[in-house]
Amino acid sequence: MNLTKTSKFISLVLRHHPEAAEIELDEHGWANVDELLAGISGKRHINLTMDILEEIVRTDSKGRYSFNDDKTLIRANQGHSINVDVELKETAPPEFLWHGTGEKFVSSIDKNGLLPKGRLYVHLSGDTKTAESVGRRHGRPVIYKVLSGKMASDGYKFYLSENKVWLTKAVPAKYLEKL
Ligand code: HQG
Repeated sequence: MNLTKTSKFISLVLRHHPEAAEIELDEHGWANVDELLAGISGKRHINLTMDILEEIVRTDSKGRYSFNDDKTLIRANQGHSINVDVELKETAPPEFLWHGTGEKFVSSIDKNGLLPKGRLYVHLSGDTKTAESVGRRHGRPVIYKVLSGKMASDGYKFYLSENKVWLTKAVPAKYLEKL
């Protein structure tokens, strides 16, 4: 059983395409666990049991998923493209946050700032090392320093997801410094 492959499919279902497992999410992004197990099993040669799902949630390198208290529901903590409200906590950011991207996006970002593109929020990292690995997913990495403290004092809102990813709706170019 390839846990990474299974986790990637779970991530796709819980963030972007619940219909790929023939399930629906509620307004807070929760999926019924029994429906998810049944909906994912049999697809892509995956046989997802509760034991495997619990292992994936427990060992996920980024803490991508949460169960509710009695483990009847599961959701992704961040990263959605579909419009769900995962009850993010508005949180005062540190003075600086970081965003890793690919070189190919730099000219557009320098002009338009950071936009959420396919997702609900722009994702920001608390340190440059994390930003670099996020950026590398898009080719040669480029890191931006985000003047988050200044943004907050100018009235922009920041949220910290359950798994400690910083989120904001957009970052205008004047709050960005390329490293
Ligand atoms: C770029 C992963 C052109 C942006 C990661 C990024 C993260 C622009 C890409 C999470 C732009 C979108 C999110 C503009 C932003 N013009 N390009 N104005 N503004 N972009 O994957 O931040 O493993 O949707 O820089 O670790 O890379 O999936 O966002 O390069 O936490 O759990 O548009 O996904 O986590 O790409 O990654 P993405 P992201 P998971």
